[in-house]
Amino acid sequence: MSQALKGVRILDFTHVQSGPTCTQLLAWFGADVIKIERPGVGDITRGQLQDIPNVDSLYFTMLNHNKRSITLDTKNPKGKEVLTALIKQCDVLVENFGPGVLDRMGFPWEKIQSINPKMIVASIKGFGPGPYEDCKVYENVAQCTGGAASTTGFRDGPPLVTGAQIGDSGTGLHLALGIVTALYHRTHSGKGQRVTAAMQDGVLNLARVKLRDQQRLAHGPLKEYSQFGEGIPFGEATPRAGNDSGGGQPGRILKCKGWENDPNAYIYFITQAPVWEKICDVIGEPDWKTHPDYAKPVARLPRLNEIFARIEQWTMTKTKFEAMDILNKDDIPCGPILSMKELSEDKSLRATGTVVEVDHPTRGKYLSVGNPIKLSDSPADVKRSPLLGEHTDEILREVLGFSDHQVADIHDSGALDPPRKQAAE
Ligand code: CAO
Repeated sequence: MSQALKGVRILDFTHVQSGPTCTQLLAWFGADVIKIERPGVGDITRGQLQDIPNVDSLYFTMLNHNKRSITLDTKNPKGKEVLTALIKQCDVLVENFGPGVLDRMGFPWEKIQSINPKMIVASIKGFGPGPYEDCKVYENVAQCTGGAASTTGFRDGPPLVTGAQIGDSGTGLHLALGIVTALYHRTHSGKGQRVTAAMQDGVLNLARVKLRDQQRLAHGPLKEYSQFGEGIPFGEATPRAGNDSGGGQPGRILKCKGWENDPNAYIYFITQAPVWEKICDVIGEPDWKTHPDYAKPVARLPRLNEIFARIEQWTMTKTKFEAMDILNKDDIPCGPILSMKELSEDKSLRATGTVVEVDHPTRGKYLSVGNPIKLSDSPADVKRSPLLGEHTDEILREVLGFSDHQVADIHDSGALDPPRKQAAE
């Protein structure tokens, strides 16, 4: 078995979350990912949200597995020479700097292309071309500007951001697909190209069903939304819909046994039309199978609050796992609300490598999310994230073929190391 992207070399100029998610995926698939970091500083997340003093944070370690780290000051003339040499040796450059940073560094797309016409240059920015193209963007800004926040939360509350990092990790996934597509295109075109993914666009893509609803509004109320059954008129824009299902099969989050003390004693319950009769039997309302107010999906739409309240009476008599077992036997779609604690202890996720324990030289053992995408012939082994500059000399020798003497010269130039502290300090 071999790794699918073995032989692909990535120059990883990414930092924080969006870009690192992308290059971590490529590394899991077997690409040689060389992360360039500022001497002495590195990716800012190494020091953010630190749970153990002076140890790379979980934020960093969980986003930078299977990579090598080289420290390089790309504003230093010698550092620029090393960067140029690396561009010649790599297939893809990935970056998520603020707008214009790569140009200011002296490496605009045209220059990179002239150094290596086969190179693919992949970028994440907050926005695509337009009025906001120069703005710096973080996760929640993207959730707000991509339509997720205006459609998340409850109608009578403020817009809400979600815990899933759809702006950062979501856009990283989009970019990874763009890179692999450009690599495939290069196999017959022989040329590199630019790949860009804007966080606003990535979030909007993930919120696609809400743009669907925006257009449906022109033709009448959104009947599967709770607000329809409550008789509350719709406004001009897709409203927030609480926990209503985003699809054609109505669903809600319902309380289960123990909800008074356990914030996650809930289940998501979907009243899928083909199993409606089974639902009626399970909850003890066999008459609803034939009653004109409940038998057909369209008749149920104005009564969803009443129907889910009745189903909840039943779910409250069961734990979320008991309910799941009973409902699954009848193919009724449902899902317990699982906490991070429960997920971290889940045996099947450990068995598939979706949750992995990783050992780190300064941190010790920690849990991470492994590769969620499984290839039958190309397993992804999760290897710990690199220490800052751990592979600097190795990369200069192995990838660039520099001699010991050349490596020593580059160290002397100050391009690889933080400025030396004054003796008085
Ligand atoms: N050597 C020398 N300088 C380096 C360097 C290196 N190895 N690596 C980075 N730098 C310098 C850059 O040249 C740049 O300097 P200038 O501003 O003088 O040109 C600076 O470090 C990095 O700038 P930045 O704008 O990327 O970083 P920031 O911390 O100010 O902003 C962020 C962070 C994330 C807001 C911004 O990078 C951004 O908007 N990125 C695009 C959108 C994105 O990915 N956001 C998601 C981040 S995760 O939530």
